Amino acid sequence: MPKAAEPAEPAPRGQSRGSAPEQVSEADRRADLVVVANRLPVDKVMEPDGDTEWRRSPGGLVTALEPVMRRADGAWVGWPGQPDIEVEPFEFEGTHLVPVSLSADEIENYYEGMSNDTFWPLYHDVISPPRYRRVWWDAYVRVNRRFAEAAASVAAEGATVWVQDYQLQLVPAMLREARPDLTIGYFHHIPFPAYGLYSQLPWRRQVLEGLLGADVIGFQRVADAGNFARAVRRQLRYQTKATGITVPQADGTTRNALAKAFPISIDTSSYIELAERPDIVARAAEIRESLGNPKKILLGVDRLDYTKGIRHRLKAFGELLEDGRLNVEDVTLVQVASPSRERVDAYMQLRDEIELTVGRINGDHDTMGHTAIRYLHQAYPREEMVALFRAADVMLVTALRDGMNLVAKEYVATRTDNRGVLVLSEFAGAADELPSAIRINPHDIGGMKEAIMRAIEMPAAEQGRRMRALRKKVLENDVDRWSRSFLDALDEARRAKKRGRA
Ligand code: GDG
Repeated sequence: MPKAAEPAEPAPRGQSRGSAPEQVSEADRRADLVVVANRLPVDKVMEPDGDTEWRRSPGGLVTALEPVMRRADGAWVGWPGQPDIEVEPFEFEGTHLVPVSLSADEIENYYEGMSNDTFWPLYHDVISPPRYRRVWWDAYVRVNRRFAEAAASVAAEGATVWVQDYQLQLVPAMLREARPDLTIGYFHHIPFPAYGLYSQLPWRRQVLEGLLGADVIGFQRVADAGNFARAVRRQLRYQTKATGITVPQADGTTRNALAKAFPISIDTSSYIELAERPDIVARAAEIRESLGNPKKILLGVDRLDYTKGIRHRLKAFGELLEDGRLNVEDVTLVQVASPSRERVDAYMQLRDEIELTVGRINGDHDTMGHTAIRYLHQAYPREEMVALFRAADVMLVTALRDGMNLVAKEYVATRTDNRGVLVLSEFAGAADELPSAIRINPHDIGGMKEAIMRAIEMPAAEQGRRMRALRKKVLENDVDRWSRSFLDALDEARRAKKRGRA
């Protein structure tokens, strides 16, 4: 079980590489597969009796990697989720967890600052203005180095290391420098912007060089991989050909990196299982009932984030009520906006704007028995989300920019009845795989209003036709297939490296 570590710094574990297994203590274990992510796949929770324990965090990535990690006897490097705690490495459900400690100051600069107030808005097409602050960058470099060191010390000779997401873009190169024997992958969960925007970044070269430390660099969309390759050509003058990038080495030779789309997905079968559970089907009916049995329920489910297009969605819906084309007796919009990044200014502002808009629309249109928008600034258990998906006639995914958008896939997976309509922004990665949704440009409010009306009025036969096509895609490409295809690409890179050395 975990225990608080004292003194603060763990012993330098990298030095005992190669010692006989029986001499290796639990904390010194080496793994052939190492995942490096900002967060560990567990949360520390307080029990009613005041004791704390670790619980698996919900989420697709954790679910997807769990069987792989178990099979490979893998390790996971990440922040335990609370500032200034030192935790020794520990075993959790078949995975060796290696906590990386972050101070409150580092969380402010590396995480809330550089990750969420610089990279996040820049990579989402500057929907909100990115802030470029040198103290944030310095913390980002320092923390990335700490993650790289932790990964280097837990990886066995010749191991595979898979780095996750934009908080850790420098880790691949740092890791390669320390451990050239490793095969390194990196997956970018959010968009990679066009060069004209990317080039704003004061550290644009360092970030590209950091990412190119990986053998395989995965993106959500073909367009993201293309934007990355273009940035590499323009900024570093390296040669690229289709998905291959020729990376010059310090010794004058070159090596190949692969930059390619691996669209992420969901744990489809677990969503289907929940969707068919009698208590969840009953809960869906209860939700309808408690909303006053409207003819149509529209649903939005998002982290409260400016990339998700919640304001645009509210505007379109509010105008439809204003125009008299919809009426609150017949139609209700349920908007779940789960709390997110509440200490970042742009998110506080967004929350105020959305809540003002919801209040105005409801104030203008509610009746005693019916509400226009049931707004829920709360996080719910997955069971409740699935019941909501089952209750919703129309799912609105109106992101202004989104790497993939798993909510769109979750909605489709839970519609085992082949009913319901997905309205999907073309700026979400999911649009590439789900052409049978009603596609929208969320900036075009008029177009979005027409799409909402079309979804509300769609005959059952057309709903069924479209939903069957959508479900086929989501059933074919689940998150297990995603992780397998990425790890296969890494395996291929490892074999190519071996052939190169032979
Ligand atoms: C990033 C990229 C990419 C939301 N509220 C509740 C809740 N959720 C769940 C959803 C979904 C997940 O959170 C959100 O995933 P998304 O993909 O929609 O969006 P991001 O959080 O922005 O994720 C995104 C993703 O990484 C994976 O690569 O698709 O583009 O931005 O699973 O259902 N779950 C529960 N209660 C809530 O209140 N249980």
